Amino acid sequence: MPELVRYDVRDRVAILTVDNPPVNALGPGVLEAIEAAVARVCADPGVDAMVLIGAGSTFIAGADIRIFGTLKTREQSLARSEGTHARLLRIEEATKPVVAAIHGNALGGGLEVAMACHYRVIAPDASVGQPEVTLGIIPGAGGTQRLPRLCGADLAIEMCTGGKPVPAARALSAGIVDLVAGANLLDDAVAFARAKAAAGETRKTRALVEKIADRSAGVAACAAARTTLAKTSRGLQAPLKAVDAIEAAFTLDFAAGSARERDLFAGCVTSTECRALVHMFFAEREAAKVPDVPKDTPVTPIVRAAVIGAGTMGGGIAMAYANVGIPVLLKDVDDGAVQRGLATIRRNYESSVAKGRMTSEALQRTLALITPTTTYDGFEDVDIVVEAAFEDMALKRVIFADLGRITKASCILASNTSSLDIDEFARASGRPGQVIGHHFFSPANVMKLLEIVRGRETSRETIATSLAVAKRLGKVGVVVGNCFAFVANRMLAYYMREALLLLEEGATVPQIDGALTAFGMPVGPFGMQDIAGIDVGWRIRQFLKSIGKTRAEGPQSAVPDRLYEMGRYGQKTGAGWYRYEPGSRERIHDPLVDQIAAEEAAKRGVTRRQVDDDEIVARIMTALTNEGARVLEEGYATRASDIDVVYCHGFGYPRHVGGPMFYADTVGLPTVLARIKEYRERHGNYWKPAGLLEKLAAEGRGFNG
Ligand code: 3H9
Repeated sequence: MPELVRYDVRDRVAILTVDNPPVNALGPGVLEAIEAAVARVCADPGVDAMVLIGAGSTFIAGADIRIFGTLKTREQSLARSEGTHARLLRIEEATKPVVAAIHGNALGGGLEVAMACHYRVIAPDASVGQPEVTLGIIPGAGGTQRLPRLCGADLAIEMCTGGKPVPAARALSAGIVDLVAGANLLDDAVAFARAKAAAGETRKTRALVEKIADRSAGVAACAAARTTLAKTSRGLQAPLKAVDAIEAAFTLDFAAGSARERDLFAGCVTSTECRALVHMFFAEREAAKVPDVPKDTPVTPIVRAAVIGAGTMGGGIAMAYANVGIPVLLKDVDDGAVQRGLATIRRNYESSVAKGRMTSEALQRTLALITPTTTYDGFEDVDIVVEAAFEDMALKRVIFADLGRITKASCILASNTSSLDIDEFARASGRPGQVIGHHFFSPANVMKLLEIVRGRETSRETIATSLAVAKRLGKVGVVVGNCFAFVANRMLAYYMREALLLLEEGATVPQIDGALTAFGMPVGPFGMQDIAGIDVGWRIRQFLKSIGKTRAEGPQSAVPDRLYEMGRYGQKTGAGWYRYEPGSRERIHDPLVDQIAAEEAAKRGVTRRQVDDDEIVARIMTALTNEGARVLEEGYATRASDIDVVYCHGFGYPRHVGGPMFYADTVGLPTVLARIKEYRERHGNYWKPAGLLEKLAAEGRGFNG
């Protein structure tokens, strides 16, 4: 067994190297080994000071997240947190200077360990953070007490409620670290430690008072944070608990504040919010693992790219490439189309500049990476082409035949199709091994999901390269099978179907949207359609009709077609599912839509009634889960958690609920199944339980084990 903490001595300074790959998480024995090494230094007459550093790519990235699943009760959590607090106190009590040398990231428990050290030296490109809220918890090893003592209330609140890491320079100016190192972190940290030993200085963070001296200002900052979070936290509990804990740093002494933190931590770690967010953390990383694509599968380096189609999707995809510094050719049929696309891209970047999210120089640099073209010149040099032309199979066959001829043999040929059969145009390319779906979500430069659709003959190298491309573009790539509408839109169709049927039964548009936003969706189904365009949905339905398909099985509501026929396309026409005043995006309930829904309900013989919010959420979520179960049993998703990742990142499903499949597990599959049976009785045979759902419910299992 390799040592968890190595002990070396250089010129009377001990170097304690935490070596627990891949990210030096505080797994079993790590903190114990650090404590033991610190004690050894204190007892070693040949050593005057010590530097704590991480092996590999980072300092300590926090507690081992897998441990949280083992903390089933409040008592277990309290005991664990008490043990950690005590160890950190003993490290802080060291009689010789302890200097943390931070490279990569010091996150969560990693930063808490660093703050228990007497001083911190950081590499210029490293960062520090308390990301616990992203896992549904608060810092549980003294972070809420030591951090305000170093940097004051405002930044401590920002870090502990937002979870975003802070870069080295800001950490220095805020007082979290003591020195930003030059080219050699370890050398600088050793020199720093030696100087402190020579001066006979050790500084305990918990004894600092200056930044917490103004108690009423600290309490006021916490009150202000609560007000903001009430509007922004979308039902999350952990950020509010983090504020409660930070407040204790201003109202109680260190020991009592720490006890308060432990108590709040214990409440969080056993919550469903924590279980769901931890599930999503691992789900996002599991999604990158495809069983028949080994880790060492060769990946094609992507140096240059091309996009075909300069419309909304093509433009967004070109931006996604340019944003990470990859030069991209943007092709459309004529100069007018390309220039229109380019103008939209420029407008988007200008709006980022206006909002302060981008500098003018970055705009020029990024825009210069996008080269408009109306020909295939230059395509022979690109490593990947993403086709984002119209959804027309004949057109795609021609494009892929051209690409097969023109591009180099190693070039990946991707399509952004959202509904066509990949295999069909893959054959036309003559190189089906390199053809794959890269289904982006609108706006493609913003939305995190990349649905990677493998065709029958797609090669492992093409899949591995696609996953690497997703990561490079800052997306979450999920590999799915080539079924109709793939996974995200196939499930969305059932979500929408149920919303429309509930509307006909008597719920209103604002009621349905309100029930789903209260559940945690960023926007309800109707608000979402008003943004995307009711005309877009109509065009898709026309296309599906032309190939003899419908989006979802079951009754098809005619209400969206009625709105389309009235020219109500959504926000862009001032009316859709809602009414909008000129220049405003405020959604105003329009009783005319209720009237249309009532008329269509009458035509289908549906009796109108009062529908309550619980039924809205239960029906829509049940429809989603049942279709997810079918996707899974048909083998179009590798694992249930991939579906959770797809829905969270494609449509903003609340991560703190854990995705539709995880949510079903928390509801209990027997309950989900009973609901489907009840809906079948009440609404008709189109409610059919997926075989997998019946099987798992009978076995007392969940989708996630
Ligand atoms: C905490 O500290 C609570 C405390 O207050 C005290 C409690 C008493 N644990 O992301 P990557 C694995 S809460 C276990 O692909 P990157 C990850 O699953 C914690 N495993 O790499 C993956 O495994 P695999 C607060 C972890 O370079 C591999 O490492 N800390 C942990 O893109 C590589 O990960 C956090 O929330 C962990 N803590 O990004 C930090 N971290 O290869 C969470 C990673 O088998 N971690 N793994 O799929 C991160 O943000 C990123 O992993 C990091 C590296 C930025 C470090």
